[in-house]
Amino acid sequence: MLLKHKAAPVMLERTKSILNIERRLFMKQTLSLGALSLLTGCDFASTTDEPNAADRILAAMSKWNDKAQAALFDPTKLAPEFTEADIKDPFPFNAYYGEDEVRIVDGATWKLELSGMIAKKDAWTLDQLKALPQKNQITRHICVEGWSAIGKWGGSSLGDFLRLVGADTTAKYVGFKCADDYHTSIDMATALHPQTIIATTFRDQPLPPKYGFPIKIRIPTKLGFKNPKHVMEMFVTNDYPGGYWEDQGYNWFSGA
Ligand SMILES: Nc1nc2c(c(=O)[nH]1)N[C@H]1C(S)=C(S)[C@@H](COP(=O)(O)O)O[C@H]1N2
Ligand SMILES: [Mo]
Repeated sequence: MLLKHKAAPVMLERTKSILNIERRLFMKQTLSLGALSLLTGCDFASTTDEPNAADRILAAMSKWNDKAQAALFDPTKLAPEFTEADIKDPFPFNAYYGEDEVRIVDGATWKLELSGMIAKKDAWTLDQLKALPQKNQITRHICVEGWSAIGKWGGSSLGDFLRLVGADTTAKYVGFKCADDYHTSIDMATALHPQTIIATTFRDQPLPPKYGFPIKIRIPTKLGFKNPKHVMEMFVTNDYPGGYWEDQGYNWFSGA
């Protein structure tokens, strides 16, 4: 259930922003607000009177959108790439806390844990990950909070990594658990997308703590919140894993 704990005005704000995201992501194929009100009998301008009804409708819309978006997702279509001159400097920091609380992970002892539907579950050190074939991308990161910025990330292909460790690539989800208790999950098609990488560098330097040291999963076909930083564990599953923002009502697929 969406946002039950939120006070009414906050709820309305969130409802508006969720509807905006839904609209933007679903490329105008969703119903207009007016049509939705007619269909559902729910007046979105006064959802504060009936927050639970609005919650239910939004949750249903969001689930329906997940399916539609997954069906529309083209596993070979690439996100636009840019040039060095386009990189935003300084690149914005964002997390569910402030920059003074950035988690400091010890790269020397850190290992990426693997679990779920993966044959070879041995944990991976940072050096092992860096020894895999590396590639760079200059892509746009889009945050639901209303900003976007072009950055440069380098690392190894997540799809190649999943195949290497014997992940069941017919499974539905790849989930990520982070050092700061953040978590998120993506559809397998996006995990196997050629631009989805296990990023260990930002602008050709080791990933700085604020951008997710030791690794960030960089997914240019998805919104910023689906790009987990400080990843500690990766798992493959058929059970819907949700995520930090997803569990609070953000559309799960959130990609194109
Ligand atoms: N571990 C972790 N990953 C996270 C977040 C977070 O709070 N914790 N925030 C997400 C959000 S909402 C955004 S916009 C991006 C911000 O990444 P940046 O600091 O590199 O700009 O990280 C995403 N990944
Ligand atoms: Mo974000």
